Amino acid sequence: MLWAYIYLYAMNSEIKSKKILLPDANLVYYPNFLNNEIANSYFKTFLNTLQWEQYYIKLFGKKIAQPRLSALYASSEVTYTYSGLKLSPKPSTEELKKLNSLLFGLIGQEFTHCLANLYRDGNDSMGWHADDEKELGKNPIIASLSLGAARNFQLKHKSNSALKYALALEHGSLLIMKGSTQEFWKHQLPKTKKEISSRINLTFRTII
Ligand SMILES: O=C(O)CCC(=O)C(=O)O
Repeated sequence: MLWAYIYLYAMNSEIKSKKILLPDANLVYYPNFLNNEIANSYFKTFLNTLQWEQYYIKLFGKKIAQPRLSALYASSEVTYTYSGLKLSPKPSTEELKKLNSLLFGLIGQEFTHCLANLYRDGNDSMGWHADDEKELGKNPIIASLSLGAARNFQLKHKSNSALKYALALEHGSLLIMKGSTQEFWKHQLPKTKKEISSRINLTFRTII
């Protein structure tokens, strides 16, 4: 029943988008990709059913816990390596497959992998980086879906320090990063001192 509703919603409503105009980048933001009710339902489902794991990175010989929980899902067994971590995906879930087909309907891109991140509160974060790993290919399309507490998403140009941008990624929103964005820009999700509840971010990617 829920899926029929999601399908009808996606087919019937015009999903409004906002192009974010930045040099050397191609960014499109859909503030209401999912309506509130559907976004609430996905948030609950993913919080309770994705197999969240604590990953660690090595820094100066020390094992450090990433400030968030993560889980990688895919339609194949192809691994994904980022931040020095080689992750083996779990098989995609029904809900992730549905979202993948909604994304295909919207932007015509078929994604193979979904990296899910759970930011438990304002202390969880993700540092500056670009999604520019070799296996994503040149000019990758990244679809970033946000559920739960709105968080500030920041971008900075890799070679022109005057170029910066920030936007709040809201519940049910979708940010598409494509073209040369990853080649020229880094992004991060900083910590916040605000008392906030948790947030789930799903980034859909295609590994070639
Ligand atoms: O949580 C976010 O919005 C950022 C996620 C991100 O940068 C990534 O997965 O590469």
